[in-house]
Amino acid sequence: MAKVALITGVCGQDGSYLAELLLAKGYLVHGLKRRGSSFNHPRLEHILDPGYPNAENFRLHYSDLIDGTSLANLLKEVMPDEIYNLAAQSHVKVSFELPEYTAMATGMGALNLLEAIKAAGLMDKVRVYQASSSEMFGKVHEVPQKETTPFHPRSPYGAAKVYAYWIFVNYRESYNMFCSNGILFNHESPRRGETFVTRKITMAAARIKLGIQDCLFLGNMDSLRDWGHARDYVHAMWLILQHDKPDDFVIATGKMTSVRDFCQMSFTEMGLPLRFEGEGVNEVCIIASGKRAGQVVVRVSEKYFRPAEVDQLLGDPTKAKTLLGWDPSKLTSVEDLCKDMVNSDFMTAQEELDLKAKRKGRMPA
Ligand code: NDP
Ligand code: GDR
Repeated sequence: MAKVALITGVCGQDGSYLAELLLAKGYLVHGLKRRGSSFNHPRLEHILDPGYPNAENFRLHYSDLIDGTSLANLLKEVMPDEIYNLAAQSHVKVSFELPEYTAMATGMGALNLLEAIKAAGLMDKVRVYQASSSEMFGKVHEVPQKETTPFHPRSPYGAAKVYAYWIFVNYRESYNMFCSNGILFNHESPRRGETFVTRKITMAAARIKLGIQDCLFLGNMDSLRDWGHARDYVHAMWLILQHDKPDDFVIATGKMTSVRDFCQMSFTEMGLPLRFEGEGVNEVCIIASGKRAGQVVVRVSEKYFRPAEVDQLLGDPTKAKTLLGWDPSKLTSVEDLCKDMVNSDFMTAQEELDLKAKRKGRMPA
């Protein structure tokens, strides 16, 4: 019998890669999507195509992490062996503007899911993964951060994730449930949401190269992150649920890069190497050489600063390496991740240009 998995947040970046991985492993995959006013699963389009391998094993269901009854009904219908709780209001800056909703979806949502598992009578059967985050470490107390590093969240998002983390640990200890936390550091891909910093940068580098955008506005250029590739990280999620006992694991590359350096990598990949001038909100990135030398392509804007910042995140994945066999030395490097993203965004931008040209050509004179 094929294993049955339920993925909440299946329409997001990680959900789409995880669905691909589980389908390739022969799982029957159910995805939870919330209702939107328009088509909201572009990242799943290829899987929904009947020609995709094992497409018949993929089903989407309407539900929402803040609707406990609907969750319990869905679980009774689907009877999963494994649940991956990836759904969340996942944007740190937005969580300052939507603190209550973030607490409900990102924090209480985890509790609603666990209670729905109880209501569906699945407590002894199901293995549950919680998408915990390096944002829980927040203010730096120890570098690198590992499973024993104290939490000090710096945003409503981080605080909500700390609640979800602890409620998972509590249900494990109280009810002997198979509840595990993956404490994942930042992971990106060509499918990353457009308002996260890496994707904002790679899209802008591609569009500036093609002349369809002039300048990019960013916030804190000094911020340091441990960036991995989402495709590599969903494999870690699966390994965490295959482990012989429930536990909590840091998943990271162990290498840190600044926002400024990620800009340099992205623009250089587009043949537009940068030089940096000024400091703080007056900093600008300028094309350093070639035909467009002197063009300002990045400016800093107060708008993108957060009320409280997490200055640096660097993970120590030793525990995952030792107990799960998850080997960070085999992962996509940040340089290759950046190339993957910027070249994918270049192709998309080029298609947009071609379409515009085609439409223009068809217009009557
Ligand atoms: P995304 O923002 O791309 O995806 C989140 C998904 O959750 C979206 O599909 C969204 O739906 C869905 N969602 C939001 N609110 C609800 C709700 N109330 N009920 C049901 N679904 C909801 O995030 P990622 O794929 O990048 O991340 C996956 C998870 O991992 C998140 O929980 C995130 O916080 C966490 N995480 C991510 C890291 C990263 O670097 N990517 C690092 C550490 C943790 P819709 O598509 O309709 O908006
Ligand atoms: P983060 O990712 O907050 O780490 O959360 P994000 O890409 O939003 O920010 C990373 C760093 O870049 C700085 N920054 C900017 N960020 C954005 N979004 N836009 C900008 O213009 C900009 N300029 C500078 C930020 O201040 C920050 O320091 C992500 C999410 O996926 C979470 O869900 C996840 O839990 C964590 O990663 C680990």
